[in-house]
Amino acid sequence: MPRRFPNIVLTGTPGVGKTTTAQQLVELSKSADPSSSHIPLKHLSINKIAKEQNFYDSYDEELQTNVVDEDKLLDHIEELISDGEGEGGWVIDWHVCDIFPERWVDLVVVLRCEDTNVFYERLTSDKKAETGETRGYEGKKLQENIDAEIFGVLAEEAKEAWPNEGQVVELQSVQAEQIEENAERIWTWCQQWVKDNAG
Ligand code: DAT
Repeated sequence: MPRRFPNIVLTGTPGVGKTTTAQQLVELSKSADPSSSHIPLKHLSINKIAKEQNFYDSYDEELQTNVVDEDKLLDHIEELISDGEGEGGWVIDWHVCDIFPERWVDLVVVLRCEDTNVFYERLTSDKKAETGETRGYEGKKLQENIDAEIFGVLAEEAKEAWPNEGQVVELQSVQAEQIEENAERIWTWCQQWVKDNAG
């Protein structure tokens, strides 16, 4: 059965603002004009799920990070996504994007923070939107993530996995006001998708 609402992958290097933007987007969908057609967007934070369900495979000492068992994760998410007759409306928030089957996804948004000084501050000093903890990256982990953002690694991976014109959109997330602008833009796209795919 075709989806009634679009599924979106919201990706980008850790610290670009995925969670903050996903939260704003879901708020927009809740506060939308009730006379317009309702689009129930749901935030699917993969970090949160992996932690809650303990989908960790091992721990990477060098990068100081848990390695996620992608098979277990995908099985679990597939169940969630196909629940409710697969009506859609999922905002999938993770820094990895190319493991999700193409058929699940209608739009891929890659958030970018191409100002290295700002990004450095985010990774070392800012709090994660998800948990409120300071990220406090250092050493190799800090360097790898800064490099990944400078070289646009996530955007490249997304374009390889979704090569069709218009499937991948890159949005800058450097300044605070861009959070709302980006959420508004994705929301407008969702409304258009529903109009185009109605019936
Ligand atoms: P992610 O989910 O991509 O790891 P986040 O949503 O936790 O990122 O955001 C990390 C921190 O940066 C958080 O304190 C909010 C802040 N932030 C995110 N996007 C921003 C932006 N465009 N301008 C200013 N601060 C931003």
